[in-house]
Amino acid sequence: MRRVMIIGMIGSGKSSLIKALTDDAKQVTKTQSLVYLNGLIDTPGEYAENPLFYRSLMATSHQAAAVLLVQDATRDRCGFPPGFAQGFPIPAVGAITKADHPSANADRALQLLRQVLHASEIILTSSHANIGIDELRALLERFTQNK
Ligand SMILES: Nc1nc2c(ncn2[C@@H]2O[C@H](COP(=O)(O)OP(=O)(O)OP(=O)(O)O)[C@@H](O)[C@H]2O)c(=O)[nH]1
Ligand SMILES: [Mg+2]
Repeated sequence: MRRVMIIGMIGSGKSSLIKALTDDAKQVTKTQSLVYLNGLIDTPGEYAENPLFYRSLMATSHQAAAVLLVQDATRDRCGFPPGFAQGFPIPAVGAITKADHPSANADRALQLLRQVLHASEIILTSSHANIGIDELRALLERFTQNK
């Protein structure tokens, strides 16, 4: 099965995004380990924040058709090191999360994520307000379906 692996800082909204994308009814709780669900691979934020886990992310990426890098719109830093997206043997795309949040800054988030993703597609989303979810699902289906 062709999957998309979702990577981002702790609490950036990865699992909430997966819940919105898949209409999953379960409540979102802290992700403790890799979770495989409906063609997506959820990862704990610790894996993105601690370079000791990068090897594990790279190994897992071999089971995926693409990686989705998540940037929290309320955060003023990116957290991914330069060149992070190029380290994967598969395409990388991006999602900005929490667009609905009172302290969200979409332009800042886009700038931060652009530094890592360059020309790749980046979609502005909110799992809570259902912004950009259909668009993101369609983008990811390009990787999970056909080919
Ligand atoms: N306002 C708002 N809050 C959100 C949104 N998505 C997630 N959150 C909140 O952000 C917090 C973290 O969400 P998670 O989906 O658990 O984040 P995560 O990236 O999976 O976190 P880890 O599993 O710890 O890596 C929760 O309190 C969510 O309610 C959103 O679209 N809008
Ligand atoms: Mg999670």
